[in-house]
Amino acid sequence: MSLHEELLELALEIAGETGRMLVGKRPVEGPAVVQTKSSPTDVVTQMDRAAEQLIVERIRAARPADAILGEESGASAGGSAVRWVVDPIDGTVNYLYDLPDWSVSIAAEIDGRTAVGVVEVPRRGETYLAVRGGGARLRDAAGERPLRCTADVPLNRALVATGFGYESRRRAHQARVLTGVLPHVRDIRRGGACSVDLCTLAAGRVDGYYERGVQLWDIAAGTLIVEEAGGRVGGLHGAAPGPEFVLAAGPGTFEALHDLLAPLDPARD
Ligand code: LIP
Repeated sequence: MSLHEELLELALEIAGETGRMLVGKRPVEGPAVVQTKSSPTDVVTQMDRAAEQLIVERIRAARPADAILGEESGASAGGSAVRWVVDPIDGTVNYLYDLPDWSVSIAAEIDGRTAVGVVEVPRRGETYLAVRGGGARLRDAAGERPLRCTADVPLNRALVATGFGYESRRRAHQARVLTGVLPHVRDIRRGGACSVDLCTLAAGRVDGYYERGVQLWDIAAGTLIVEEAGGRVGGLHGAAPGPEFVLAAGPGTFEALHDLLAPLDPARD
């Protein structure tokens, strides 16, 4: 088994187990919502922490020398070439409200480059996976099939997903940006979990996605899945995708969406 295959198998196993555990723990109520983070809208539940603990334990048991970066526990160093980038629940608000679009997102980097990405969406019964150079696939009850982004969709026919931050000042600007986008595209979707938005794009179910303020653990697995599905992921003016801004679309839509967004200054707060 190659290193890529080993990492993929482990990521699939851990994401599946974590997803099942999280589904079994719903509904999350009262004291389980332990605290808010950056603002009252930014919640973290005991389940975010329990899920990350499970993921970290499983990685440590299988590959003790690997580094791990997790949303809840931060960074831990390792001695191997592999670093895991983990979001135990991406879309925590959806999870709390029992809306289906939340995921367990697990990526594995080799020498600083994402090599494997798995996004498990338990309430949809979907597992999205990609290996660098090996394509992206969707597993569900119907079996397994390759993923492909839409290509060459003109802006006025593009369905575009986006998301919003937690701070009200940022949200006010994001609303202004949205006002500049909405008249020029087919419509907007706000799913609530950027990893799922990226996989939805990879599956050709939306034509573009943009957001300000997402972290590496939100986008690491989904970015590889989009790229391996033939899509482009980047920032503004040729920058890399990151917390400043992430834009993703099929190759024929990316530039037009970028040129619509850039003058609206979407990375500003
Ligand atoms: C979520 C992101 C999403 C964003 C949400 C939230 P979390 O991450 O995936 O794109 O729009 O507001 O930040 O906090 O649930 O892991």
